[in-house]
Amino acid sequence: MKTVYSPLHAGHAGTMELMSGAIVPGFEKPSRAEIIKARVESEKLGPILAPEVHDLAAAKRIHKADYIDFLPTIYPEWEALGRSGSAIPYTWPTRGLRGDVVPGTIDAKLGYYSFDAGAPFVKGTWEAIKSSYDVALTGAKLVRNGEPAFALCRPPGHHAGAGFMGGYCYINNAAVAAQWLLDQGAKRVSILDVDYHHGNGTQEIFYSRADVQVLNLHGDPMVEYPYFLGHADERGEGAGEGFNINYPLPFGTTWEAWNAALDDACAKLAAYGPDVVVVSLGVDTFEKDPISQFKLKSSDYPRIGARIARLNLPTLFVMEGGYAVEEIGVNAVGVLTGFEGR
Ligand code: FKS
Ligand code: ZN
Repeated sequence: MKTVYSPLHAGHAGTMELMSGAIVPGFEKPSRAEIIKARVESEKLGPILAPEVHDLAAAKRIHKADYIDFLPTIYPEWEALGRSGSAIPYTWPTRGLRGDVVPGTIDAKLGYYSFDAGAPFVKGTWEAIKSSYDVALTGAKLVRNGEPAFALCRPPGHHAGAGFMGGYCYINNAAVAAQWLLDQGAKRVSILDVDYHHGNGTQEIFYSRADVQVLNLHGDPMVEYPYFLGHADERGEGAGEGFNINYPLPFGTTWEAWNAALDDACAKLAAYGPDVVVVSLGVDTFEKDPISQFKLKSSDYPRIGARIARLNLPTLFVMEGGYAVEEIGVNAVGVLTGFEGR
């Protein structure tokens, strides 16, 4: 299958994050995408294409316009104040504070448009976000034209909601692709999120809709990030009732239980009968992942791809997480070669 990749991701580099009380180098780093790309090449998965450049209309179909318009202004505003390094929020309009007034200064706006401190901005971050969005849309176009595709997105997207960033995510690439496919004539799209973390943004964006089925396998939010969404009783609302399906799984989950959840998800997906599947592909379910608690092995990833292939539907893979950098290429591309039946 074809891979879509942009080198502009690399400008989103040198980020910092708060981890157990210490400022540490960001886990979501450029080498992740470079190593996946190298594995695509060495495995001869197929051609690697540059993305087509898009305007932001497709982003605004699922994100709030003011949020999208804010993103490119962040770092210029930061630098205009004489600041450098990472622009990171430190205050949020939680319960008891006003969440209905957009504030007028950068530190407050960063908090207003985020749910955590995990989506830092450095000088090249906006260009990377935009390239990741272009990669997702270019991949979606390949799928619409009849071939499976791998959108090698970086930064990832599934924690980004309609009006907020967080958890390394800014624009929800998988959600953008799903909406674009609907706008191109698909009647129903399923998003299958196999990243270790719950895709809270994707869930929020489509929660009251029947035209996008969202299925999520992830660490139990009682004990795992993003904590405040992803429970099994979140089934969608209104017209969307029944079209959001969560599989929270305990720490230590191995292939057997994880695969049972995948199989159930695939059965529900097949019953929904979508025209297209968008896979939010995270490989942080890996046993050696430094920030995750599942125990999948490298040999399990091709089996994931093979199971998805059995759905026999047009499929777009959108890269999300995975932080065991040494094995990230083997694991991510393993899903894709497994999908291709080799
Ligand atoms: C303190 C722990 C916070 C944040 C984990 C973010 C996971 C992101 C991801 C994505 F796919 F979006 F990349 N941990 N430093 O893997 O879900
Ligand atoms: Zn993740």
